[in-house]
Amino acid sequence: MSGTILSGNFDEVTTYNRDDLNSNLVHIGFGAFHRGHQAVYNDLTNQVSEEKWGICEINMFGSPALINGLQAQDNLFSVVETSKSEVKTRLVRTINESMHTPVDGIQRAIDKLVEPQVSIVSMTITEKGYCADPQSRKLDNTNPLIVHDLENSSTPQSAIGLICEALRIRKNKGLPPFSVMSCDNIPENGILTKNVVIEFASQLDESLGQWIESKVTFPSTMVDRIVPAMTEDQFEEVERQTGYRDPCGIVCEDFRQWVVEDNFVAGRPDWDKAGAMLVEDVLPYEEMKLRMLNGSHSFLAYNGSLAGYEYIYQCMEDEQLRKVTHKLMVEEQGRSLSPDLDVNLNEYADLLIERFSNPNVKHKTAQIAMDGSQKLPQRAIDPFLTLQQRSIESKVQPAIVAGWMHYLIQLQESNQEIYDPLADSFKEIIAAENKQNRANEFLNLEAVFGAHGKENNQFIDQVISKYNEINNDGIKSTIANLV
Ligand code: NAI
Ligand code: CS2
Repeated sequence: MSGTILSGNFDEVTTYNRDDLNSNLVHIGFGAFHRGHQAVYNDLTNQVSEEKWGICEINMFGSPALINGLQAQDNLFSVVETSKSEVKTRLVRTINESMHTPVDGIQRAIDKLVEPQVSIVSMTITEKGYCADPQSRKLDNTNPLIVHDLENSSTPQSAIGLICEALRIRKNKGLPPFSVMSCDNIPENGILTKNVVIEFASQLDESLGQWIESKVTFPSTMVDRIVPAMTEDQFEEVERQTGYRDPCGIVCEDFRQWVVEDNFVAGRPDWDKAGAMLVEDVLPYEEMKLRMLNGSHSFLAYNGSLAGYEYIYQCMEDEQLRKVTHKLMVEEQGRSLSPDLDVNLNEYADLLIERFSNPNVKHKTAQIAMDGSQKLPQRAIDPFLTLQQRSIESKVQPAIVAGWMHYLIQLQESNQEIYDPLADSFKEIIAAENKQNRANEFLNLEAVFGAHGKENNQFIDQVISKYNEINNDGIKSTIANLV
């Protein structure tokens, strides 16, 4: 292994002058996805645009090792993009500073967001980072981070609290607002972000809420690239490909897509020059992706995992599972979309199956299975309800929910950790004496199912029936019956 990242072998390295970079964009959540998606788009855009946008990375959670590693290599990092047969390596050069707030202090992050040149604050903080109730999509005032931040607004712990504190100071100083852009897999992510930010701010100061409402924009985005969490094996792969062991490196698929609502108050990079679509309305694209890609991912995460598969590509090697996934995409999720959507959904489904089948993308079913309470509403429940309204029968969708229940039970009964903000409620349900009633108890969780788990008999019956089938006949037979 050679000494520095600059001695690595990269197929693509941008050449613009990094001395020109300023932190015009601040990103919260320097996770795997941002490294493989927005940072790449931004780097490629800088290469071909007059105006260069630098990124300041902020991590508020997790180990400090990632940001330490990034800083030690002058904020550069490696991306390995892989299809089934080809590999391309990149050096990403768009980041000009970074911080880890548990180490650097939250004040440094607030000061950064208040700098006048900051025009966009973007986020990939996972679904739960928005501290919203997944069903009502309203700010969850019982969330411990929000409870803390409402009482200590000048030393926030949540991303929402951080953004509000920075906007409060900008307002008081007469500085221009920035745009707030969510890049998380949430339906109408701009609207949800706007709602939670304004609900939070208004509780502190009504006039701040009004200022944000009138001055700040919250563009929605559809983001797509499969970027699995890194493992030791994958770090070795980065080193094999580039000759440099990069603690911030990632291995991801070669596909990428980004659709952004063109609604920025203080400018934006020309991301379209790097292939992003800047549009008026993201909703149709986002719904298509969330339901067909992410909905199928969740189906595989739970049912594939129950069937013994560790990775998504292994699920695709199982002919029956692959067929059912395609059926879910085309016959159910696809039919729940807007009829005006001008996309060939059969071709889109084929592309998704192809992407899922890539054996070089080591995407764990257990990774996608996390935080199910935050994912099921948009991936499984809303599409079911749309089909119900359209009088179209759902066969596979109920198996997403039933598989999720069995998956949680399996984790708990084998003493494995459940990663979900509602984990304590799940454990209580699983531990209850009356095991017959577990599925109903899960359905009673209003944060996940709203009133549907108690009142929508068709939904309840279909989920319970799949739950019992998995219980009585086993997962393989249940999948076979769905083909
Ligand atoms: P990751 O685990 O690598 O990174 C998560 C990031 O979120 C970390 O920087 C962490 O510090 C931050 N975070 C977690 N909880 C937070 C909170 N409460 N407040 C503020 N920050 C918080 O995960 P990854 O792969 O980067 O994915 C993040 C999100 O990106 C996903 O949840 C999804 O919404 C979106 N996404 C991910 C894709 C992928 O393939 N990995 C593809 C498309 C979207
Ligand atoms: C996955 C997504 O972890 C999950 O829930 O479904 O992160 C998925 O990989 C991306 O949305 C692909 O763009």
